[in-house]
Amino acid sequence: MNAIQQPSAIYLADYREPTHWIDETHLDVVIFPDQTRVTARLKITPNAARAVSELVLDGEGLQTQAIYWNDARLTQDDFDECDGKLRLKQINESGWLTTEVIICPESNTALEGLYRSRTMYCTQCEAEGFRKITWYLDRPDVMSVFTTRLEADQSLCPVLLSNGNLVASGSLPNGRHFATWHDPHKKPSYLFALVAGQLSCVKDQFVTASNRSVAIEVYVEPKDLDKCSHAIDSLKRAMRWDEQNYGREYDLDIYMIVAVDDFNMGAMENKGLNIFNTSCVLASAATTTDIGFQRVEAVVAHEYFHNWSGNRVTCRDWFQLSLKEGFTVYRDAEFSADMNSSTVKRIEDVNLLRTAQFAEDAGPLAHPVRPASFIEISNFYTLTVYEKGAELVRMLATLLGPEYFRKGTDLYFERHDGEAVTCDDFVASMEAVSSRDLSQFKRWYSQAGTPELIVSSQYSEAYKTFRLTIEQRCPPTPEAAEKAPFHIPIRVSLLGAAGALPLKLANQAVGDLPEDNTEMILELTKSEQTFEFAGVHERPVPSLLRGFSAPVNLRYAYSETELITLLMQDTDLFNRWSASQELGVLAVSNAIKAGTCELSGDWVNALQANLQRDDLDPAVMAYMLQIPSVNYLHDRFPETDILTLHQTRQDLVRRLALSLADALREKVLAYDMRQPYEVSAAAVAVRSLSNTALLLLAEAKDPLALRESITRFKHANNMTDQLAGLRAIARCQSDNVVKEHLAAFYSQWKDEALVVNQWLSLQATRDEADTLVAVQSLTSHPCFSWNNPNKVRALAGAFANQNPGQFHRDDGAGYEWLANVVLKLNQANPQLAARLVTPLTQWRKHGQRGQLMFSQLQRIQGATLSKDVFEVVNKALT
Ligand code: 0A1
Ligand code: ZN
Repeated sequence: MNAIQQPSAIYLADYREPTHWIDETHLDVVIFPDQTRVTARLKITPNAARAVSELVLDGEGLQTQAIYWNDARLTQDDFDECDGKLRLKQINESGWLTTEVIICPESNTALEGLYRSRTMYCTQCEAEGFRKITWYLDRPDVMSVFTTRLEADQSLCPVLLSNGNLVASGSLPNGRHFATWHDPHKKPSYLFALVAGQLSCVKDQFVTASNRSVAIEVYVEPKDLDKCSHAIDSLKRAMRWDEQNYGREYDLDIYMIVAVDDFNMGAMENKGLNIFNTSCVLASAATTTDIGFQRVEAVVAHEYFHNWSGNRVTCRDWFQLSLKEGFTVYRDAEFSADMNSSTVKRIEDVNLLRTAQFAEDAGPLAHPVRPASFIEISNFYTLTVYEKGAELVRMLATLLGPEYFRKGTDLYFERHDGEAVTCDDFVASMEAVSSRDLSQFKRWYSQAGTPELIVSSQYSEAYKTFRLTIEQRCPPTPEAAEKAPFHIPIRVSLLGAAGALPLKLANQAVGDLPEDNTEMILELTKSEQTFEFAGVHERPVPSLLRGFSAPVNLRYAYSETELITLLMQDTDLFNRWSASQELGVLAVSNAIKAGTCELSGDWVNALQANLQRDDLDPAVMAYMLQIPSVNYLHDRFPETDILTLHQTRQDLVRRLALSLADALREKVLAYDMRQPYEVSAAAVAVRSLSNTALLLLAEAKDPLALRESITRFKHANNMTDQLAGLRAIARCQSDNVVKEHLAAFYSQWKDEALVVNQWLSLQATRDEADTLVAVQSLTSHPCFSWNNPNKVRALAGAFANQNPGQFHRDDGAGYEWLANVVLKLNQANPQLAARLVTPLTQWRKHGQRGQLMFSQLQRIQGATLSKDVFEVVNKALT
């Protein structure tokens, strides 16, 4: 695209039902090297509600060979093919449309549609990839029953898979073979999938609550057969959990998962045939970290849960993407919370939200959870649609309570099974079961931006009342300058000297109080509201927004003493962590003001006391030791230069490590590295605290870290510990020792692509003056490939997003290199390129330095851009 032919936006307000339906889809896919022939036979019915006779199909990069209407071949006069559309006049009654096209998966580097990855052919159709396979009404509200015949060379592609059940297969002349799959469930084209290639399979089975047996098959390259068991166990746990918590059973006889190395995202929920990025399905103790194991469990569950929230009930149009994604992320988060530590899961999710989603919501790409327009839908698979969308569902669950929420989801699935619906339909089900008016709540779907809650309090000794005055403000975002007030659930407690106090609002009858009334949900609906608690016999410390009950920025002028009270005594463990983060923010603030970094003794003592408690989850303790990320700090101190913040933070980390050195050493030494590896929450927590302690000591160049980093690297019996050792080495050892161990790690793991990605990331995130040069030269390393998104993300993504010290170099070389990467990938893989450019879009936050980012964006804008990159860069520059 160039400036003359600018891509244009499409709008939610323009939604119309399709002009035609496709009741049946019969595909015949014949694979030959460099040439795949796709014949599609579609049963078309005009949509009476539209009464439009012209049928306009979508297609991209297809070489059309022939078109037939009810078996009569059409001539050039009967149709018009232009700009990705095939127009057929006068389709007024039902009939069969047949098209024949040729495509070339081997040259598809965008990884959308049908493409080749190593030893296999596979597809990625969400959101609009199906149009790269055949002519179609490629929109989610057109649902069809698919029958797919695949044909290929038997030795090159022994495995042939598609959605649903295998109904026929056999040999053909010339060493070829075929397989025919039939999916009885109607589905939109974005859920279509096929796989053809050389794959090995691990089989298992699951018996559903109603006693049906489901075959589980996981397809991987033969070398990875030993890394499937964690995914299979996770899948079975997710299947059971969905039966028990949402009453949802699986609905086909077979559930297949295929692992592919070249994939733009984490995984894809195609009906009965999930396709996974290898990074989200393969796991073994030797090659995968604890975080990796937990990610596999979460993503496997996420894709499984989509079978109901996404596949059985799907989206009417792509503006409703959060209908399936927000709900499914909420479901997978609750699943992970149940399988592991719920506090740790909440801390991780809130960290992501506050550091990355809030930044998105405050930048030029901010959009509502249900956007009103887009140029390229692939750009809207965002933290806002996924993570903030999940927070909206969580708030609904909080407002309704667990029983009504479950009734609401039951009604939603029952009402809309087999339909393509909207976010409004979801909320309507919640309203129907609870008789609550959620019309104001729905503003969360249409207004972007993170509301700020400004809270103040007043205690009256004389009247024994405690008042909380809460004001909400939402900053302007691209779609609207003025925001109407949100409906915000705020979970609160009041802490007294002996624990949480019983709560009673001044206007509340005693009979209305629940039995355990030490916690309450305040519903803020106005711009400003005051809540008065009665019978408060001592001045309390308010514990606000417990469990992060709403995605907002909370501002309350806590004193350090109050924060320490929360850190030590809050009965909500999440809020104890939250207080630790606020103490970190306070320390940074003091350091910026004073120009030097003096640590508060009270804070250090509190952390020390927590480190000694044995009733505190070690994983939560590990998170309490983390100073908030530079990105989060930059949100809190927007006027301070990012490098100043980075250095202040580093200084603080070192001082904290020095002050806590004895307690940290104890945690390092108490850890028994020889214990057999286990991924239970308890075992993960112990490793997490011990490795966090090691890394902190390494920052302070503590003698124990010098010794222990090497020991941990050499004698680890799992990847979590080995990588922790290597990270600590990188922080505390001399350059030669670091190089030597990096080389040793590579030679040990060079055949394990996913481990090599960790090796690349570690080098890309080193805060050293020569890191950029090292990163550039790693792009010529034999392990690296520009065609593999995991490799690009491990190197360029990690450098730009996780290395503030070097990405923001004063000379702008970090920005320039990232822009080069974006330009290199712009046409080859537009989705990946558009994601990588994101850090540059934050240029407005960076003052003088931002001008360097701005000029790189302009340089990108000057090139012939893909739609994806065009949209991001243009929004960032306007
Ligand atoms: N629906 C998938 C995510 C996904 C989206 C787009 C993709 O290609 C552009 C691939 C996967 C999920 O939520 O897991
Ligand atoms: Zn999803």
